[in-house]
Amino acid sequence: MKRIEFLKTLGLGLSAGGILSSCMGDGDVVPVSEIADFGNALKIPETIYNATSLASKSLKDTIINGKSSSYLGYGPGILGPTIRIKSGNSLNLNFKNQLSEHTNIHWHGLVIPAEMDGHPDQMVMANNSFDYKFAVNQAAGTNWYHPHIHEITGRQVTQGLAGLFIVESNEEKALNLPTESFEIPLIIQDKRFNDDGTIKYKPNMDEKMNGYMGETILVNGTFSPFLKVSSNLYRFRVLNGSSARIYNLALSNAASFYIIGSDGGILEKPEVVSSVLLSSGERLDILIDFSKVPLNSEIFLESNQFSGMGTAQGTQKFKILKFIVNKQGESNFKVPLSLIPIQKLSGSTQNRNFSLKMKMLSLNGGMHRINNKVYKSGRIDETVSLGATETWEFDNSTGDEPHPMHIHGVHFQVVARSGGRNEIQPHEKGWKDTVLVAPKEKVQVIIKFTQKGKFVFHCHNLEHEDDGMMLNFEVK
Ligand SMILES: [Cu+2]
Repeated sequence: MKRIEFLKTLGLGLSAGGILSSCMGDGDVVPVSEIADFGNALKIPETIYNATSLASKSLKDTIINGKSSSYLGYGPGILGPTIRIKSGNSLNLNFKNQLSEHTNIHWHGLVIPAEMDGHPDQMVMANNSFDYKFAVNQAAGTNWYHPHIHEITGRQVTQGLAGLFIVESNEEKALNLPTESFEIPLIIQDKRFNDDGTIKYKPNMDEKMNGYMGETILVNGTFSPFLKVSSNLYRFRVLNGSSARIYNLALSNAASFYIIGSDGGILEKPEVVSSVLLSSGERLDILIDFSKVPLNSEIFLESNQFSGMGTAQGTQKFKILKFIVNKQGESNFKVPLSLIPIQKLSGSTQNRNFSLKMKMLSLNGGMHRINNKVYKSGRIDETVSLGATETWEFDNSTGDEPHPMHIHGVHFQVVARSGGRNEIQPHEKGWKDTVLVAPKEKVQVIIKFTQKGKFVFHCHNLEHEDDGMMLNFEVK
């Protein structure tokens, strides 16, 4: 039975503008506002090598309509600095929680000991601090950090707590990829604003089901941004830092671009695409070549329409960022023919299956479930042997909502997808930690567990996650 029919059966679909509206299909989602003039210079977060301190705080920033308002961030403005570290080095970071509530930091994409991972149990209470200390021993790639407290992750991330965490390596450096002013982070998020310029986060029942979406797209916390570029090759580190919205990223001149990396590192070779779906929590490392573009042209990074992702997303094409190509080329970066070899994982010794299903009768939370279970802090749902290689299948074959599934403490490889798109996507040909499982799809990933302890895996639609679509696994 489709969700809408089920709701009608339950007698829940009768209130105008309530649950029914978001279940009726395409066109009922908060549309992205198209009044933007793209007149604000894209903010670039400060880069800090081997950061030693970070604080979560409430602060003032001016994001929309010139109004200075309160947001959350790791300072000085909304969001946080880009932390960079070379693989092989250790992070030794004192984190101060200057919020009036508890929070923590999950290092999304870092394969680090469980006690440093930012499990929802590992809370840093208001006005307390915690030392995150861990060695970074993994491939070069684009990771990020954000709070991970059960039931309030969506609110804290939406209010501004997120930042990039970039791992570098010698192998990557040898590729001579665009760097310095030719390497740009793009944290894409959708927000809803109150009249006073503050961010509104109050998901109602249907928004808890679909995910909370905003009418305003920000990039690096910048409303309606532009970026001046020269006619060169550029590298963009793209993060979908939104709560729920999926983007179908493309260029307005329909030009191809090159995917060179995803969540867990660099691909084996550049994948040439003209669009790519990016769900919440996923990252992309892409090269865009502006060298053939006439001077003074304007090109938009946009999200094209798409289908097959449930009722909530894809109905609209909208602009995200304006590139203004205003200078002759001034560098010699080239797209490498090959990148970094990836060892294919094999030797899986156990299969686990996780069904992603709704349970509509749980009206006080816990509608989104994994194997019919809602997250419980003290319960270990799966036990895995340290060093084991396993195949996990996420089964959304009866679902009508997309679920980007994220596993902590590991990187994995996508080995199969059936029932929907039926193929491994270009950006899924490398190491991943978050994979989009669309309605009707089953997706299999192969994982090697190298870190001991208790971790979570969950849907990275933050409303689904906060609703309890998350389980614990222990590696021992
Ligand atoms: Cu989900």
